[in-house]
Amino acid sequence: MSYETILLEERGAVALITLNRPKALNALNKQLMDELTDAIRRIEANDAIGCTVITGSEKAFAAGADIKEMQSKTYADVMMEDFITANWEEVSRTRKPVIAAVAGYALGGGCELAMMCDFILAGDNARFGQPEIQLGVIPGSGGSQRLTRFVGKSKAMEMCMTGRMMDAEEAERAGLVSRIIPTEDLVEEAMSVAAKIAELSRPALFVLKESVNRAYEVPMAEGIRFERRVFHSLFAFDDQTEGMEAFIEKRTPQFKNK
Ligand code: DAK
Repeated sequence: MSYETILLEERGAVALITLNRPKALNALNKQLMDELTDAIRRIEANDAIGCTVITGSEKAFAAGADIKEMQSKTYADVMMEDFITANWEEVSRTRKPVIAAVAGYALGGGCELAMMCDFILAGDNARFGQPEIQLGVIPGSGGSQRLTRFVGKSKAMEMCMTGRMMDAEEAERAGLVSRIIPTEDLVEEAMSVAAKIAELSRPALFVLKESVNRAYEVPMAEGIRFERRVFHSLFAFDDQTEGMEAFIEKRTPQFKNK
């Protein structure tokens, strides 16, 4: 599949996906989500890639699902074509780490897409919001659930009930983003973080990701039991021996993902 609404670039062991519908502020239409899904699957199948960065432009990560595409749909349409759901979940399914590098607007589905990534690095001009209520609908791709887990009920309820946007500093205070970076340096910094992650043991990263995500899904005691089991399982990999030997020998580990 060739892409028209995203750019996919490989830099060493890192894939950079740039959402690229500048005239519509990267509004997420079917074509873009199909292309993004295809790109994520290609990256997942490509052994040379260890980490992905998803970004937009300096003005918009993504201003939401494409309202012009959605506007005329009926209930029967959205239900029968499994509207959006069919091609929206891939980012939350991939086992490889994904970083969202968010500058400008991340609204509605754009905010939801960023929250599906493993963590969010925000440009200092980033603005997050779930404005769907202003369109007579509600978040449809996990926003009411993920935002509430990130920032708590009161702030999530206020954001979703009013459609108010949160700036980068508020998002960092609230725990929505891991840190703020000057917008002009955002992508390079995200790529450099991703390059470091891509050098690490992939099996360890896979189970790490599963383990942290489990914290959102199961009670604490269950999550800790899960973590213990997958922690033990990593001792079946050569990477564990290599990582610990390298520390003792004061050298950089050479992980083989085995
Ligand atoms: N859809 C389509 N076009 C959009 C758009 C969007 N979400 N956002 C912006 N655009 C287009 C504008 O129409 C305009 O196009 P032209 O008029 O030039 O043709 C162009 O991008 C530039 O936008 P503005 O002229 O409005 O630019 P401003 O700088 O003045 O304002 C803004 C920027 C981001 C504040 C404003 O564009 C805005 O409020 N945009 C809409 C934000 C919004 O409401 N987003 C939520 C969309 S609803 C689901 C999963 C997900 C969803 C639903 C279901 N399932 C799994 C079932 C998600 C729903 C949503 O995201």
